[in-house]
Amino acid sequence: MEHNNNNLLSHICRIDNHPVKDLPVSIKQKYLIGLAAVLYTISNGNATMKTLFTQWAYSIIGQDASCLFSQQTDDCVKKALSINRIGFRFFRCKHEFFFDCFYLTESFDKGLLPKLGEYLTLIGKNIFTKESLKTTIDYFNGSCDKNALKVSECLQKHRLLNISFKQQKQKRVLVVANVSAGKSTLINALLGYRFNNVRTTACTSRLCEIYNKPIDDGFAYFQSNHLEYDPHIDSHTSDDACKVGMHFKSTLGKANICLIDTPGVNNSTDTDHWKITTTAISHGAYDIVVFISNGKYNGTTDERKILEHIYRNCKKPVLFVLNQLDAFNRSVDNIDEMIQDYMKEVKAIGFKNPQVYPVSAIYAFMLRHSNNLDEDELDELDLIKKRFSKDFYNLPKYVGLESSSDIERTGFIYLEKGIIKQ
Ligand SMILES: Nc1nc2c(ncn2[C@@H]2O[C@H](COP(=O)(O)OP(=O)(O)OP(=O)(O)O)[C@@H](O)[C@H]2O)c(=O)[nH]1
Ligand SMILES: [Mg+2]
Repeated sequence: MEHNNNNLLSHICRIDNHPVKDLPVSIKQKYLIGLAAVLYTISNGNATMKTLFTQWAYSIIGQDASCLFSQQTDDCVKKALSINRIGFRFFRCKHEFFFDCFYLTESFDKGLLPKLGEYLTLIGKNIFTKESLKTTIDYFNGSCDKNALKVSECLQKHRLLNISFKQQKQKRVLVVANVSAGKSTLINALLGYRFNNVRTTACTSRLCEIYNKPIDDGFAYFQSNHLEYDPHIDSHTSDDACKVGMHFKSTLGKANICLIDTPGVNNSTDTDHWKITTTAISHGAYDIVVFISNGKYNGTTDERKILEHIYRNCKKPVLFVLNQLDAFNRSVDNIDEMIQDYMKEVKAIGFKNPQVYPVSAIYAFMLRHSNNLDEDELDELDLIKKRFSKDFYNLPKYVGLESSSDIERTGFIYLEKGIIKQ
């Protein structure tokens, strides 16, 4: 069965402080075998459910427990529900067990909750679990107070974070540019990761959707129509998958946003790129367009062609980004003039009151990724920092805005505000 609900790319899969984590390993194993048995049965061994289980289990036991996700007897479930003492200390974890069963099932497919309720009722018949099971069922139906549920608050908080994030209206941002305008660098700066390869000859040749997660929680992607998860974000690039989820380390971090990367439209060796991107623009499955120009070389025939296409076919707001302004030279270039000329061009095409954002994507990326730069990049960062201490490179001032910090001077904070506001 396919299970590629895009919402899952924003899902927080791991938890830091699961209450069962502090119990002895043998008990944790019993607990996880029971949990895996329930989830396997309810989902018919679905691979996405396996990923959700494996990451949750990792949070509890600190190692890969994917092998537990297999066909088991109901006895394993009974054993997990009957855990009640360590040595002379008596306790129960049935509340947590029920919570985990319901929460992971709900995350996978809410429609399966009634089936889960029936299954657990049947299994728990003779082991005094009735009351706690009923409370859990009511809680997940939304018909009982959160205080009635006897599980640690951190479990409920985890669920609420996932739910409230997905309840925010998702904003889809289509990022469009001509080749080499700095689209990959700009997306990397918004993500705070080196996700897109910069300067590779094989540049983006398809749409790539990047979903934000509300907090740092690894890298999620779909493979053969099921969810995969990797805690190491840095080992992935946009070549790996065309739908991915990760936490954006920028001021977009709390927003339910999906960035849609498009192929550079004027690629002379691949005319498909024009088709893919213009089809996406006409199709309209987005809320705003971010159009990126290289500040130094804007106003080309190629650029006019794509802007005219956007003007005719896009019914949504467009943010106009002028990138690479760090490359302007104080003695020969005039940023003010360039922005005015650009505005004139864009207005001549027909856009009313264009919102223009002067930025340096490379500087914003280096500031946000400064712990992970190579030696050459660190040298470059030093240089660019020095350069940006001059008022000429205070980019927001060219559109009447103020800035105090380094990252503000790159123009990115205003760009991100613009994305969120539109
Ligand atoms: N100086 C400067 N260079 C930049 C900036 N942004 C990108 N570049 C450089 O411009 C070149 C192209 O950048 P990319 O981010 O790969 O541009 P792209 O639009 O994704 O290019 P394609 O995918 O090939 O269409 C690279 O050499 C980048 O290092 C910037 O803000 N300042
Ligand atoms: Mg690129």
